[in-house]
This record gives sequence, structure tokens and C-alpha cells, in this order.
Amino acid sequence: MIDLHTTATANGYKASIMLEEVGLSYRVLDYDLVKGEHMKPEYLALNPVGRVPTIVDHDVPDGPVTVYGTPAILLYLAEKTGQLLPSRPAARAKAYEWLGIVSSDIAPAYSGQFVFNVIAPAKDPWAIGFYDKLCLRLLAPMESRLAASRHLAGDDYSIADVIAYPVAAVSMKRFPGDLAGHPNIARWAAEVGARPAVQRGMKVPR
Ligand SMILES: N[C@@H](CCC(=O)N[C@@H](CS)C(=O)NCC(=O)O)C(=O)O
Repeated sequence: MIDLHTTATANGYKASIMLEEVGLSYRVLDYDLVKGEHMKPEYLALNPVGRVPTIVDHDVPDGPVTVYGTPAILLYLAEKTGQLLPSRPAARAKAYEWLGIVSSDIAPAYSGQFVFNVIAPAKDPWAIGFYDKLCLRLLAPMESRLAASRHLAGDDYSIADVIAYPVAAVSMKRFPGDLAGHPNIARWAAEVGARPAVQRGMKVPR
């Protein structure tokens, strides 16, 4: 059994989609970030970063394995099950590359865009303009990749698509203009979003 410590955000959905895709049984622990449940000592003992998602895998010979953060969780589960990691070196390298692009370029840009457009008590036009432009700029390489390739790592669906889909479905969707002008991202998002495991994962924890 795997414990999934999560919440209903794009990052949480990346982990739940992956668990649904690989077919491992898991138990969901839903954190209320507004109440600060992710900063309680019990959770910090598990993950000192104090963010979700984290998984705890109890089905390992030497005791439970704890993994925090979506790229690490996806790689861990792909290696554990032998699923969703391309076997050919070129496609595997692309899967790693897009895991990094989504986690350290695209997702933080949309997070900043959301913070300054929606959460910030005072609207700072410079910060809003900075993140709006950055988000649009980072859509361009994804659009051209998906114009040339059915999925992000190549022909086959992989962890690169699992990590990117919730960003498209949640963060890109709420961005002004949605995916207008990015027909290949829209085509890919419709295809990935139709997968039963993706639909189940997008409903976890709520
Ligand atoms: N790099 C991490 C980011 C995780 C993250 O940003 N988690 C957010 C929820 S989406 C969180 O726990 N925020 C609470 C906080 O920072 O206090 C990943 O890819 O999983």
C-alpha cells in the first residue's frame, strides 16, 4: 500500500494520475493548505520541505520509502513498475528533459502568475506583466514540441505527459485566453485528458 499525502492542486493531480496509471493501490490523505495542515510536525517529520505531494511506499523490503515532489514521485513509480518511461535513449532523454521543463520552468511561472494576478492583496502591474509574458513565452516551446511529436517524449505517452497535463488542465486553462493560438497543446491535452486513469486522477482528492 502507498500513502499519498496530497491536496486538490495541479501538483497533487500529477501524483494521483501517476498512481492511477500504474495501477498501484493507494490511500489518500487530503491536506487543507489554508488550515496549515502541511506545516504540522507529523507532516514535517515526513517531508521537511512542508509541501505536498509526498508518497510513502510501504511495499518495500527494507521498510517504507518516502518520496516528496512530483518529478521524483513520477520517476520512482515509473522505475518501480517499469511503466511510462520510454526504453529508447533519445525518447527517455526527452522524458527527463520535459520532466525538468515542466517542474522548474513552466509550473513555477504559472504559480507566480496565479500569485500576482489572484492572491496578491495589491495588484502590481510590473509583476503581473512579468509573469503573464513569461507564461506565454514558455508555451511556445511546448507548442512546437507537440507540433512535431504526438507526445512530449515522442510517439508514446510517458511521465512527461503525466507531469504536464495538470498544468495544461488547471493552470493554462485559467490563464487569460486559455490555449488560444496553441492548437497542438490543445490537441494533446484533449487526447491525454480522455484517458480513464487521467480522469480518475484528476478527481483525487476532490
Ligand atoms: N516542486 C514541488 C512543488 C510542490 C508545491 O508547490 N506544493 C504546493 C501545493 S501545489 C504546496 O504544498 N504549497 C504549500 C506551501 O508552500 O506552503 C512539486 O513539483 O511537487
